[in-house]
Amino acid sequence: MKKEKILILGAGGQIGVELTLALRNVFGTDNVIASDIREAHPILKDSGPYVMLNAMDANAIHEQIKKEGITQVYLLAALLSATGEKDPKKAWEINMQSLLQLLDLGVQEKLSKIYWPSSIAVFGPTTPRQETPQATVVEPRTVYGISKYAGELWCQYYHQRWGLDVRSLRYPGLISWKSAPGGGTTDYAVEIYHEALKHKKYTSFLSENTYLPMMYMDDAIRGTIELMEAPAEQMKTRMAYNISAMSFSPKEIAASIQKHIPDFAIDYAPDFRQQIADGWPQSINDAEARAHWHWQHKFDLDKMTAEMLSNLRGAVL
Ligand code: AKB
Repeated sequence: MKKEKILILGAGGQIGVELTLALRNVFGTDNVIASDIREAHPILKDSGPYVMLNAMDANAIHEQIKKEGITQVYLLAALLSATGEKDPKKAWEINMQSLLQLLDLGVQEKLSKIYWPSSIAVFGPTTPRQETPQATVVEPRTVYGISKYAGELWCQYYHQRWGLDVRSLRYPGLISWKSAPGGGTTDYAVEIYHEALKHKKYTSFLSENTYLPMMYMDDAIRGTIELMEAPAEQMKTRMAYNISAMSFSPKEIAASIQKHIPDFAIDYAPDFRQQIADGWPQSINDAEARAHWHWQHKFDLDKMTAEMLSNLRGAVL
């Protein structure tokens, strides 16, 4: 087991639940303290150390870091794209303040590493939409995207100015069965599996040919840990890395589900999230991540559909 003591802020969210479990396998259960503003997620209950912590409460986080001898922090708490548009100022405050105060704590307490997720939302309508490169035109139009891009720049700044080892990935839409997403534009790609099993029909809030970059959670978790474990000299950018696995539309995911549930039906009622999706890339070029720290995805659409349906069938829906 590696000698690190890890604190996860926002462990009750879609990424946090699975990342907590995976990090405990690598570093040992007692060395990974999960925290969230709420009571523990049912999957995390009784699974290891848990503390209620608000990611905005710098003093409480500082105390926890000192008390537990924390060496690494993963900050996963954030308001996502769709929720952020409903209250832009709140999204900016939560997404930026939680990061900036953690970066300061990282310098002050000499943390060995910090992880902070970015997103494909950093890109905007003026970005090339196909095979979007690592470094390109970036003009995000959502407050979530603006906060993620500003956050990337702050991470880079703290690295260059104080040598803080902050690492980050630009996640595409993440699809998982253990924990639900909340407030994202890509959430339809999770809801559709639940509805296919429960009602054999789904109304998509994105139109049928809206292509977005997506990834199965297993790949995202493995990629995150591989990024964090890679030697520092392999980090050739201190902005977040593009990572990619697949790209599909609502029509294509429906067709993939129909291979297992032939009478599954989909219809379309695009809402305000359509405009957000229309400003994002359709596919991502992640050549740098593959070359620098050997990122590789394992799941394509059909493999993910088979896993999602069989795992959700086995879980209590
Ligand atoms: C969202 O849809 O807001 C997120 C993301 C792509 O970062 N899933």
